[in-house]
Amino acid sequence: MTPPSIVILTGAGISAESGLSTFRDPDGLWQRVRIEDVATPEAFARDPAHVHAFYNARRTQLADVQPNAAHLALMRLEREWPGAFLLVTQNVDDLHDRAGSLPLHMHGELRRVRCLACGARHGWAADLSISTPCPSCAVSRLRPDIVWFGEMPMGMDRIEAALDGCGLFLSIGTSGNVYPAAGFVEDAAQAHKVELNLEPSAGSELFDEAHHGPATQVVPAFVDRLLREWA
Ligand code: BV8
Repeated sequence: MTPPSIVILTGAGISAESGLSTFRDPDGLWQRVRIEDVATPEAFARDPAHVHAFYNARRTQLADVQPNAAHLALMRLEREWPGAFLLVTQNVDDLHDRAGSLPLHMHGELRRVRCLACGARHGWAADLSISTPCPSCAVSRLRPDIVWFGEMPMGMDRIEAALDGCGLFLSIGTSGNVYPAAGFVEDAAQAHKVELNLEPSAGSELFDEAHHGPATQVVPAFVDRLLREWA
């Protein structure tokens, strides 16, 4: 029997046990700053230094955290799965990448910047300011290469094509509040849909199966079971 193609969507919950804040939990980022002040193109146009400070702090924090057992379990699944596989993440951290996965960062990446003058994209680990020159054109109009609210997420054609034919859709560590990611469970109409999350998400009734608990427990357990079934 042909192994089903797998599409996985992850959110901030998969990085929580590595020490990175989620957004909508009681101690989440959006409880401390307003989306309108730091995560929209209008915010960046209005006060770029404030937006740079918000992302600089999060980019700096990446040096203090490590991938956890959930990231590593998904890397193992990506390597050992005999069928098609796509890992899509809403996260802008680099923990999937450092675990050895090849994620599609649909909301961009903290460790990349984009030049508003020449369009060049660069890997970036340091702070960014309004006077940082672009390595390609030397103009100082760099922004975080992150998808803000009101901007088109990245890789949507590839994601929609993968969802269209997938047999298994896994949603991990996301509250299901932000679109278009929150709609993927409905786009994967024909798939077996599984939610692995600390608690039921906003769209939990759309799933066929759910395992609730910390990602470092429920994700490795699910991956072990899946690989045993198909080994
Ligand atoms: C677009 C980058 C159109 C920034 C982000 C009204 C209705 C529907 C939609 C809209 C609407 N009004 C506006 C919209 C559209 C809007 C949207 O959906 N808004 C929401 C708030 C209603 N969406 C957009 O604007 C998107 N773009 O629509 O463009 C368009 C069309 C054509 C042409 C141009 C444009 C763009 C959205 C992307 C915004 N950028 N991130 C940054 O990171 O700074 S989204 C932001 O939310 C975060 O990045 C995050 O990725 C995303 C989702 O959050 P989660 O990952 O789910 O995190 P959250 O804290 O919410 O949940 C964590 C979960 O983990 C919880 O369930 C918790 O229980 C669980 N958990 C916690 N600990 C653990 C755990 N699970 C397991 N183990 C644990 N230990």
